[in-house]
Amino acid sequence: MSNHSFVLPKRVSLLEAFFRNISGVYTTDFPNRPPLVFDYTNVNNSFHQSLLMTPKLTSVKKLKFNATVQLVLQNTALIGVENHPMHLHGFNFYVLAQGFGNYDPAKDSNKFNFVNPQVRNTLGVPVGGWAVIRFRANNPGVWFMHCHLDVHLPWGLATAFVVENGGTPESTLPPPPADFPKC
Ligand SMILES: [Cu+2]
Repeated sequence: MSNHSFVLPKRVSLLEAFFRNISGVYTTDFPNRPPLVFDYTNVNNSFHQSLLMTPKLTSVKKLKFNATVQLVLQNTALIGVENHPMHLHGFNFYVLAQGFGNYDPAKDSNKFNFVNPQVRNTLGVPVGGWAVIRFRANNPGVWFMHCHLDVHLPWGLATAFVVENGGTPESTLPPPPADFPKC
């Protein structure tokens, strides 16, 4: 996602690293935008060599508690166009709009459904297309977002959101249980 191939940490989990403030497990530099704007879904001219060898990183996106988050999920024709069932842990999201081809914010944001948008935690992003989703980051902790085609997971079609604590007991990640397994 955003041309980073996600790698899960080996030593401790993302959530444990967040809770115990362990550095060096993940970085918070998951990019807000992809590195290159191009004709994403054109199968004839979108073969960008520079994008095929993605960096393998454990890069996440940090979110303030209760932030409103908008994601544009844009399929590309790199390797091949495909329907990616994108799944978000920890939240339901609203599907504001979806379509084929490249998302055009000037034109397509007019299609946002603010009246009765679908509520989902998984969305099949259209083949060679895009979807715009929103959620409220009201669940502190670390939440994985990934493609649910199992073969795309080891390829790194994933990232995670680190949602900060909100400052009240109700909006603070509880500690692990007393019988949390140690290995
Ligand atoms: Cu996929």
